[in-house]
Amino acid sequence: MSEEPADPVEAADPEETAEFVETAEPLEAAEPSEIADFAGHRCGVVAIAGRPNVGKSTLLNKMLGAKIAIVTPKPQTTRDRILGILTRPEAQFLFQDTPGIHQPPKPLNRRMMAEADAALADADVVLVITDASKAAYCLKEDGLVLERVRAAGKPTVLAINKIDLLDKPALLPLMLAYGSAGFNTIVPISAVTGDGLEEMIAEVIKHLPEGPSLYPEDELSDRSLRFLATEIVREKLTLNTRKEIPYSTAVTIDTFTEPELPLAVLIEMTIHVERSSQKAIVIGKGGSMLKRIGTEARIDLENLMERKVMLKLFVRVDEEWASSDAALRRLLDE
Ligand SMILES: Nc1nc2c(ncn2[C@@H]2O[C@H](COP(=O)(O)OP(=O)(O)OP(=O)(O)O)[C@@H](O)[C@H]2O)c(=O)[nH]1
Ligand SMILES: [Mg+2]
Repeated sequence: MSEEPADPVEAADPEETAEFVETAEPLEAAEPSEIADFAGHRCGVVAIAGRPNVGKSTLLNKMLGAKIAIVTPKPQTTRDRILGILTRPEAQFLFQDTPGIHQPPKPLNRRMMAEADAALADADVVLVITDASKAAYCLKEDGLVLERVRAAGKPTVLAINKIDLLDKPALLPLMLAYGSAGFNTIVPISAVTGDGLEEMIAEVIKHLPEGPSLYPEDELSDRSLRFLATEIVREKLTLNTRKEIPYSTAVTIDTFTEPELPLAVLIEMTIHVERSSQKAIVIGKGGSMLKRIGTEARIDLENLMERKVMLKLFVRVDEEWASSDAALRRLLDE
């Protein structure tokens, strides 16, 4: 194992202040008398499940009108469960984004599948997503999804996503095929254009239990800013690198300090890779790749936090971390 920090992406004024953590807290349980006031109101957990890359995180962001989950064109982007909270007058939807369901070759993948299964077990309803542009030859792969969803025994709505990429006549045969695969409620949608989302939400709400909202109406996620910051760096890494790099990297926070305005928030993060050859790729010629990743991440973080951010990135080799249960716990369980 070697440890050799790369040059910081940007110089930062190392002002030391209290750590800033923001997490949505569920509201206190309501008294039975208060619940009566919510008669007709619904609230429940909707697990978004499906193969990798079908558009689960894109759909979550579109429904919330905010980017709380990272999106890339590569499969296996989402690694952890992320709760997205949609509050409407008639219901509060607790959408749980999950890692794509796939065959797990490594401990990291097994961990991702455990996250997906736990989300199914906790759900009131499962929203299964499939990719219309690939569905024809992926029906078999969706079998794995179906198997796990069936095992969870929850009400299910199927959304056939990416219909913006499909010729209209191709849709009906697809819906028939999924119908005979065991899905009773099927809604065609596009997470990019927003087509069909209201129809899909109308189907989902039917399965939510009656009850008051569990989160304040202005909360969008249960995840901390620290978590979102590491995810944003992972997104930029994935978008800028090829081949195995995205699957071999984890991002952790070293420092997260929020001084008084107008000083910038200081965030220092480490990108863990599995081999020194990968470290060279992530740093790039003369630090160019790390600088690009850092600049793109900083812009997103500044938009998210609505203030200046100083971002320093370091790269470290943690040999075969994705294959080691101990390293996974150390790096990914905050
Ligand atoms: N054209 C089109 N592209 C979409 C749509 N929804 C998602 N995508 C694209 O599909 C790719 C994967 O999207 P993600 O949201 O990351 O998929 P995911 O299911 O969360 O993937 P994992 O986290 O890897 O399981 C991205 O390039 C998206 O832009 C859609 O409705 N139409
Ligand atoms: Mg995702």
